[in-house]
Amino acid sequence: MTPGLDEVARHFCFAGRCIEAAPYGTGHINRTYVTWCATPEGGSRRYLLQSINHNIFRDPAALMENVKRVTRHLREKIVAAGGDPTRETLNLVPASNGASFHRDAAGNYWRAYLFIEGAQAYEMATSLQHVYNAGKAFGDFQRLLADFPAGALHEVLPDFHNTPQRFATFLETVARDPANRAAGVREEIKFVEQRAAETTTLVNLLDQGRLPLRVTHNDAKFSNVLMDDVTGEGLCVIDLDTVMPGSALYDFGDAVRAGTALAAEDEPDFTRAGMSLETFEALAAGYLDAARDFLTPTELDYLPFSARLITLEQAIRFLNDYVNGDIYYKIHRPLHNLDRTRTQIQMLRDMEEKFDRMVAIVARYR
Ligand code: ADP
Ligand code: GN1
Ligand code: MG
Repeated sequence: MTPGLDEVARHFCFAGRCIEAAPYGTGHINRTYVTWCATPEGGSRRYLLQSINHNIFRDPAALMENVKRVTRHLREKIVAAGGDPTRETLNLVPASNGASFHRDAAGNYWRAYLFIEGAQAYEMATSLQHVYNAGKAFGDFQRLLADFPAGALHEVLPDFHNTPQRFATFLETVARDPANRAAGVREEIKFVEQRAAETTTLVNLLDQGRLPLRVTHNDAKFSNVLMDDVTGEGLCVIDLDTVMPGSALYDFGDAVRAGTALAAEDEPDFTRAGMSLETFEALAAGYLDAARDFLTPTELDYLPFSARLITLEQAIRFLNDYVNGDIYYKIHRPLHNLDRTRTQIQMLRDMEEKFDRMVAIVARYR
């Protein structure tokens, strides 16, 4: 048993005494554990126990309020549709005092979920059917939350997808040049600067009320969808920490950026980076099968562009961190953030070249 976990487990309303606990999963943000508890009937039940990374999430109580409200809404919708609310959404297990989290003596924040059995998260999609199913799961997530008052959610990471603000911060960092690195990345800086005008597109549409404010997940990658072991379908969207008000386009764009990549995000040979149109088609088809009925015409129009914008934003964020001396993203080698920047730039170039075909694919499925 991982030391201290039995003490943490005692503060949650589990089925019985905790008999075993171990680290679980490959997440990069939180510390995740699985615990086994003895049930009064003589069996055992698993729970997922997570300690929230409060260096990134400075207000865990607000974050948990978001998770609580969103999962409650999802549960009602799933029940109304005759689905299984214990598997199709995350279910918080309350702490013994009724709160949605427990704060330990060292100041760490803990929460617990029912463990969803018979399903797995995958780092990479295993087939085009998998891509379709994951796309559909993100579309379903948005569909079930389409009538949720998004503006009532806490903005746990303010201006997370405010692309022009990200760009302005980047220009400031380049001007300050705290690590003396700007001269070595003139070409990358120029690439980003040439696309300055594009950064404002979605925030302007939101400001003008031409795009609706919705609940967005903000980490729409394949590893955040549990796939059912038996049916292969996208069962449950997990990792709800970054749920916030925003545009549905952020999640579609990020799912394309992460899901259609031909090479790893940190591939050192950037010439191998790019996007797969075949994967894009499967992702768009799955997403639109769930989302075409509630998205507005303007949202549908901007789906292909959203992939370009989020990839540009990600290039800006990685390059900003490189010039800033590697403060935000974990790095495992000196040029890690620069490698990441270059794959995003290469991917964006590829998207720009394939843009007409992306538009044609969306036109076919919308
Ligand atoms: P991180 O924010 O660190 O990525 P996640 O919330 O995505 O953390 O959880 C890490 C891993 O734990 C996931 O990739 C998934 O495999 C697993 N997981 C998360 N929630 C559940 C759950 N309720 N039931 C089963 N497995 C889960
Ligand atoms: C971070 O930790 P991870 O990989 O889920 C980042 C995302 C980026 C992503 C790029 C809170 O997510 O916004 O798209 O890296 N999360 C935060 O790999 O900044
Ligand atoms: Mg995750």
